[in-house]
Amino acid sequence: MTGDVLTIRKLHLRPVVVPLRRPLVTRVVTIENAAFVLIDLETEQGVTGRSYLFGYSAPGIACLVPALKWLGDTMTGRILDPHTLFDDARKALTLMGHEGIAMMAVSGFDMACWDAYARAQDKPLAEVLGGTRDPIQAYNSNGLGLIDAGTAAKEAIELIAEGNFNAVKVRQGRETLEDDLAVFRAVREAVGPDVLLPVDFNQGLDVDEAIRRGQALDAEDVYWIEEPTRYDDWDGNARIAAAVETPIQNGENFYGPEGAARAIKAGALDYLMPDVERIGGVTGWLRTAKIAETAGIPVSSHLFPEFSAHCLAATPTRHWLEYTDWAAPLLAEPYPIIEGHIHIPERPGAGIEWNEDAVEKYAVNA
Ligand code: SMN
Ligand code: MG
Repeated sequence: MTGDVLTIRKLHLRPVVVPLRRPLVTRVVTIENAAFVLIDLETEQGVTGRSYLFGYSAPGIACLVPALKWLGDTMTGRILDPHTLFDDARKALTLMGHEGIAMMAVSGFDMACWDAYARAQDKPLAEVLGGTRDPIQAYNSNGLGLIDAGTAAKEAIELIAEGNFNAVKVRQGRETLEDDLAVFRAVREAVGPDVLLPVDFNQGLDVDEAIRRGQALDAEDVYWIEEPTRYDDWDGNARIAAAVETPIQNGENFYGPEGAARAIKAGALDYLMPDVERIGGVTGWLRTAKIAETAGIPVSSHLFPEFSAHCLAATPTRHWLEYTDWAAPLLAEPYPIIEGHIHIPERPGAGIEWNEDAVEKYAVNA
């Protein structure tokens, strides 16, 4: 069957809500449960492509399901060629817009298509995309929300120990700069000078305050400053990037390669971290990686460690994988983390099989 041309039969969608081991408090949202839509793309040839979308909350996934269903119905009977289906999928939903929920649905569909396409060739997706299965450096992003200094220092040590990580991300955006500095310094003191500490404001500051806090953080050995202000204030982010020495990281909320291109053109970032469910799945990621390569911008990932690992493997300016284990309970074999690196399994495609007992346990209606 290897190399067969595939034809799309049906998109199966299963909403699930999984409790987080460590609830995450950020400036914009507190996440206690992770809500996902599991996607199984069935083909006439018996190959099934698998991916999932993160809807943040149960109402979030309830918004994603109808868009995915629409796309699945539209694509039934089509030849599964991920090189052309991405643009066709965007066109199919064009009257719903090219961003937001429409783009998330296209991304989930695109990922499932690439998975099926690589499975049909019996190769890991990374190799189909021109990369290798070499381990990719990862930071542990499973905690360190807006918690107090003592708890953060203790949690940082635990997070590092979970996979001998060399980097953890510290959420910021407390009431005052002094509150943020106290937590950052407690974490730095606990982990020592060699651990990399990016910080994340989750868009929580206005531009002037971001410059003030950013310049204060310039003296603190911060690895990057993520989303200091509204992600789409291109001029504002450019002002921050020019005024602050620490690299500005942005991109988890960019929709499609167009969003990334706009930000890079505006000088709104030093580092780029696309989210595979917003940037346009694997196809959107690959186009974005080309733009970043041309501009010499390092590319990291946001959430989705499995698909992101394959995409980063094919990204010339690959930087860091953001590791979260939120979907791990749903997977038959979560990707191993060894010595701070994620290891891409030898399995075909994106290497995702569901843990059906867990899927049944966490299933919800949407
Ligand atoms: C984040 C915010 C909201 C949900 C998940 C993750 C955060 C990150 O910005 O970069 O991890
Ligand atoms: Mg972030």
